[in-house]
Amino acid sequence: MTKEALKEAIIQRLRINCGCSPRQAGDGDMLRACAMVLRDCMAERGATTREERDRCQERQVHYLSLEFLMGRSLLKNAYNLGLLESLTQAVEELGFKAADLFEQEPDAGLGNGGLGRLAACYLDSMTTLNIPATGYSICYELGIFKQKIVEGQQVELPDDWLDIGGAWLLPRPQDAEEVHLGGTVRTKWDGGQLMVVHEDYTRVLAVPCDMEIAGYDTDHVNTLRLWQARSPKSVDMQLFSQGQYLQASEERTMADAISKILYPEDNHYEGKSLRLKQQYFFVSATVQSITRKHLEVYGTLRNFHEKNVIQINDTHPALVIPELMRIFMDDAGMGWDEAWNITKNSVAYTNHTVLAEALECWPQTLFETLLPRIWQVIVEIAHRWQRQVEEHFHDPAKTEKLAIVWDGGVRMANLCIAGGMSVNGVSALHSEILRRDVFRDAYEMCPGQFHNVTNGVDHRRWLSQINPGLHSLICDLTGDGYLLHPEQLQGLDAYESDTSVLHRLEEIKGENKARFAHWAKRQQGVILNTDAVFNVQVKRLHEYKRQLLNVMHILYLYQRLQDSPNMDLRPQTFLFGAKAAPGYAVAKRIIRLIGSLADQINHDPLCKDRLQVVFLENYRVSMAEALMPASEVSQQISTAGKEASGTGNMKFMMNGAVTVGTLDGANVEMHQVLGDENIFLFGLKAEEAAALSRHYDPKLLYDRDPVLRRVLDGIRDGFRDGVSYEDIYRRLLFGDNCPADQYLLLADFVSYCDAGRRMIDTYGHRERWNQISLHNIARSGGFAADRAIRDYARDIWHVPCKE
Ligand code: DL6
Repeated sequence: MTKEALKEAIIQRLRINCGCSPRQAGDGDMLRACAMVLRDCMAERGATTREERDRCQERQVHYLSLEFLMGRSLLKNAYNLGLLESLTQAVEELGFKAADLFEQEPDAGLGNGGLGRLAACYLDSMTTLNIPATGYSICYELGIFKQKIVEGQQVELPDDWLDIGGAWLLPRPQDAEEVHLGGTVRTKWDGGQLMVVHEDYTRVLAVPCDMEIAGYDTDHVNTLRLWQARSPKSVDMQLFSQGQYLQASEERTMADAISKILYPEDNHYEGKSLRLKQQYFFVSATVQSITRKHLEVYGTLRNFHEKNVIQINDTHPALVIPELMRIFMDDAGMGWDEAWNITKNSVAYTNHTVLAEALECWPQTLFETLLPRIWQVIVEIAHRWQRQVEEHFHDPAKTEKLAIVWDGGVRMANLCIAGGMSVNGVSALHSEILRRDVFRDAYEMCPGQFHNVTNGVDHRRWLSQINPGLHSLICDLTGDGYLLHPEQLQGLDAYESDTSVLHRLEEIKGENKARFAHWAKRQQGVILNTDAVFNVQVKRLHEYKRQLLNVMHILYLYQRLQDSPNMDLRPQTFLFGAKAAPGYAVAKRIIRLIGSLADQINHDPLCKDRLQVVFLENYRVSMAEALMPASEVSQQISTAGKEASGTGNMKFMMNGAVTVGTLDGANVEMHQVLGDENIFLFGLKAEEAAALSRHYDPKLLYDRDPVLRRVLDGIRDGFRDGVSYEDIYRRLLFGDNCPADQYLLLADFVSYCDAGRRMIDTYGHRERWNQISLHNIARSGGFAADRAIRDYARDIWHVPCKE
């Protein structure tokens, strides 16, 4: 499409859909019009892709995830479609400042963090690699909340992304599916056959809204299908006329609630019930849609597993297993064994966490009332699985551990292991922990089912698109082949002694820092010291991610400065960004603590131009895009064994930031390619951390180490704003309905401070630092999503993909 054709199409969309001319249009109108033009362009290609797929009867991937953290789409789609330059010109010629306009696009925040962003990166790669694939999720009306910090504390505001973001969606009411909740189940004889009858259920309509996904350098287009929940019933006019307005639309309100909001809190009963409704709604609509399409093409479901693979992103979509069984048996009339064989060979499960509190275990009673037919199927799966386990181990303890239904709870991970063909972890260490520990017995029973696929990120978005300076340096040195073959980044290693290249790298970082400082000033009114090292920790706030350890180290530096005001201290700006789950009180307290510390340090003249602490409000994909290219130090400091992989670590690495980290998640593999000299490791290793946890007494460390003690006392006493953090101090030393310092901050403190010292000393040797930065970029190709998707395609999905 030429610039002129784009202009023409945009003007038309403005007139037809927004009722305005370019001169009358506001930013929102312009964004909607641009989105629609690109959407139409992708829809056309999508139709061809689907025709081709059905004609060739290719095996398809269905990627099910309750979260797709897409972020912004305009730049990305324009980039992938090869239209970025012409779109920019078209927009400018229509009287808009393109860069400012692109900044106005709201993030599609249909996810919480790593798991959802990973799904988004994988869609890009699957499409770029020409894999016939569809993503499925819920079209949440409200995405991840917007975070505001009010008087130091997190406040959550609704994220109404659809107003503009909806322009990317193509509603397809003709493809709606009906989902049944509640009711009762009975059997009846029909023509000599025993039939299952599900009745008195509540009907919910699932209406797909499709978001087309363009790949890079390909005409292939895939789809992200987002389900919207609607009641098929209209308002009850009789109740309405009797003045019972709320009751008149009760059922509609209930149905609407299902797709209203991304993951409600799951620690209270009503919340849990709504979450399970979301999961089943999503799964049932998706499975019905997949099987219906399959029947249209093949006329039978008997070859379903040969033509489809369903990848489930953690256990949230685990109900695909009983739902497939239900459809194969109740609708297609198959017997159990045939249905099971097809189901088992269609579903693959990715585990994303080893944290016990995150492993889903639903109350059986909820299944009985909400999903009575699914519950029957699960009970049968559980019985058969239990027999298999008993025959294998003859050990009641293992029977209990591997049970799907136990003690009134339904364990979704065990259901996935029993009902799927593959289980994979998301980094080498994580997969090893699954095999050795979390799923040890299952691994012993079926070792061939276990795989590792280390995560990867969309390097076209997270490097080329967000860091044009670095992209053009890479192209100058090694060409643009890395865009499709990220392993070619390795070619940069050859320039490790080229001072002009190293100098240019430093300049690019400086420019990116200045750009980010400008952005932060505009967004938050904060003035960043660009002469200081940008030392960054951005991710969800969780105790295991140890933002608190970072705080302890900063406080330690501050206390040293107070002792020796004239000490030589290289300036550092510590940047934090993190959302806490609304119901996670400790996480919210840690955010407040960061704010109090920032207030103290930023107001102390002693720290001027030396130490700065900034909490960046409302961390999100688009903020990460501005921040990663400007970051110099990446904090990846989780307790070893707890972070499944991490993906932020990879994005920082690609942008030349140097990691201070533990040997956790994918940091282990980063260390393998970087060597000791290009990463600052510290702390206990996973097995050491696990061993220490068995007899850990943080109070001993506190009593023994005066430096550590002073830091913790400092937290307890609080700062100039007068807020006390004795609760955090006590949690670390004595616990609070949890073991004291369960994430081993005190145990790793000395080693962490030492890594900080080594890092900052090295930073002073500019050439050496730039070399390290270059090596990080050069060796990041293995952490591209393209590599990960090739692994899935080869080891799990058995589908061909572009070389
Ligand atoms: O695999 C994506 C991402 C990992 O990089 C993180 O290490 C991990 O914490 C995250 N896991 C979750 C767990 N949610 N659930 N279930 O988000 O996955």
